[in-house]
Amino acid sequence: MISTSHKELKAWVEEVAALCKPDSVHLCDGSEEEYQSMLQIMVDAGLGVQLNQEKRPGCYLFRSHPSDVARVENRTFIASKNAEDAPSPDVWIEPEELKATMRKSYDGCMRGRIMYVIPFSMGPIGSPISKIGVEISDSPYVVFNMKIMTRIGTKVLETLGSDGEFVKCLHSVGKPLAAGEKDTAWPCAPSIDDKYISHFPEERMIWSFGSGYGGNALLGKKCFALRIAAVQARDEGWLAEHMLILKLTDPSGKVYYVCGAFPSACGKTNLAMLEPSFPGWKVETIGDDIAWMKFGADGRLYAINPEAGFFGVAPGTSMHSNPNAMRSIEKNTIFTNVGLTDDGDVWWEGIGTEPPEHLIDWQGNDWTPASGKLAAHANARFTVPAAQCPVMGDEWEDPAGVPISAILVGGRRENTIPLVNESLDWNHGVFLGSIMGSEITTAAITDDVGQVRRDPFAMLPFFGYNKGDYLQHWLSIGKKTDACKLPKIYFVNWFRKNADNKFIWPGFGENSRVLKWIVERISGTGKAVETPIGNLPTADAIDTSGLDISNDAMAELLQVDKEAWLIEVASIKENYKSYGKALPKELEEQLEALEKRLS
Ligand code: GTP
Ligand code: SPV
Ligand code: MN
Repeated sequence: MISTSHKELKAWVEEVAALCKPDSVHLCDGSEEEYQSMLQIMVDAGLGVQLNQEKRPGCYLFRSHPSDVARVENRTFIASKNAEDAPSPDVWIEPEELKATMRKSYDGCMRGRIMYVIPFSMGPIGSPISKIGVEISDSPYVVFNMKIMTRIGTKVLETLGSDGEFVKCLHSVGKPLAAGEKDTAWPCAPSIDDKYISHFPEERMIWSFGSGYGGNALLGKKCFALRIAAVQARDEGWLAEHMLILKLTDPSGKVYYVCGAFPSACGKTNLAMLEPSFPGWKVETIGDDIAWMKFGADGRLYAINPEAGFFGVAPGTSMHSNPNAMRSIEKNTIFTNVGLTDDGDVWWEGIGTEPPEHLIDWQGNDWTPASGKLAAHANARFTVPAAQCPVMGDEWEDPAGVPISAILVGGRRENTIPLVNESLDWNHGVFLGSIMGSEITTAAITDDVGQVRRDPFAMLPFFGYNKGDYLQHWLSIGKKTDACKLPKIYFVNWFRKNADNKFIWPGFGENSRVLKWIVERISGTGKAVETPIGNLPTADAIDTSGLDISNDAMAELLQVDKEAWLIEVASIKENYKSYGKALPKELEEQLEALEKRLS
């Protein structure tokens, strides 16, 4: 069936083929020819659109089914053997029960389709930090997105050898074709209840069914590099995190590497590629979504970006907000769910150009500015090779990783949380990571609008095991080396609003002003005041030269409102109850100490 000396892989592929019953099996070699020919087949069949090759060479547009536009958190399951090992009771299903249910769905699900076998490496091929997976999928869209987002093909198979370890990733869009049935542009399982994004952590295995979009289907990303890798990281003493990695060079040439955990759509890609506002300072990108961090021989934490591409949010991306992303996507990019202009280019809300008089929207319908609908879906994305980003740091593929000096954590908070707050020590930093989150701004799911949804280290949707044990693991990492070798943890918030409901801080490139203060703190020159919540910049410590922002606004951004913080403490207490007995006692102590300092 497929030619490999790896018996376990061969047996697994045969087992899956027998169950899913595809018309044929294709082992992906990862070559450029394979990639181009698959794209061409899709375009010829009318399942994708080739963009204007003068304006966007090598670029294609795909439109998903309106029911399949984002990760499905309420259909994501962690099937650990014991229920207590799952992040929370609502995501747990007994593994054998879940497999039995899903086997019924998988039975014959690839009829009329090709089953692709995609060997992939998370991290540079052959690096000691990298890990190998094999994704089986019936979606050609998945194949060419995996080709961009990871390293795929024959080389990976060679590295795997005849007995190498790999994560089994099974994916089907869940839409078999009857004989002669014409495919739809975006096949997927019709109902949300038919979709499953399942993880079997003890077996290092992923079963995904029914969705073709993003993290549901590109299984190297959230499913493997976060949920399964987090379990491997816990067992092996490292960290698999939802973090960007950036390189910051100061005017004297001194280099700092910084990681940042912000929830989905809260600014990782933007920060990773930012253009600093100061002459002499430089930011370069190492990664924009996921960091794997391990201790080096010198006792410092080193991070690698396990991915090879960016799957970035399109709406809001412009030459003003993220010029380096705009330059990255000029060619060889897959766009999903953006608007298509009459001259074969892309357009989305917040792209920074006037809306065209007419375009085809993300659902394939005629659109004009008067139609009152979005041209691009809010979660429309671009998939682009990282190597195309003009500010990639030279070391982004260094198998040794980069030594991390600071870790930022933060969500979207309209009030209470200051622009930046330096943790007092590692445990206090982990505490800050545990309390981060965003106000709920949509009434679509719950009626808790305005309530804070706590999202520890931006991992709430991505925990692979019990969330209390996860925080305990972070605390244990702090005991593995000398305190002075650990990165300093900073709680940041670009999203504070004023009485007129406007962001007070300009954000984007101006966030470099906060990065500057952070590295000044690390090098010992940055000025700070001790407050009950942590160390904040003194009134003049953030360089605002050339920035049109009032002293009052800066004061508001750096204010510690004790009343508001006492309400915060009460809300954290409530949230901590959800951990049950898995809540680390160090964090309970941190919360008590904070309350004492406030009163
Ligand atoms: P995922 O890919 O979903 O993990 O998202 P991400 O964390 O990479 O978020 P991204 O950088 O794509 O930003 C998402 C949204 O946040 C966009 O609409 C941005 O315009 C907005 N955003 C990013 N940075 C800032 C900022 O500093 N200030 C403000 N106000 N908005 C920002
Ligand atoms: C996120 O939601 O955090 C993403 C997009 O980065 S996805 O790959 O779909 O998970
Ligand atoms: Mn993400």
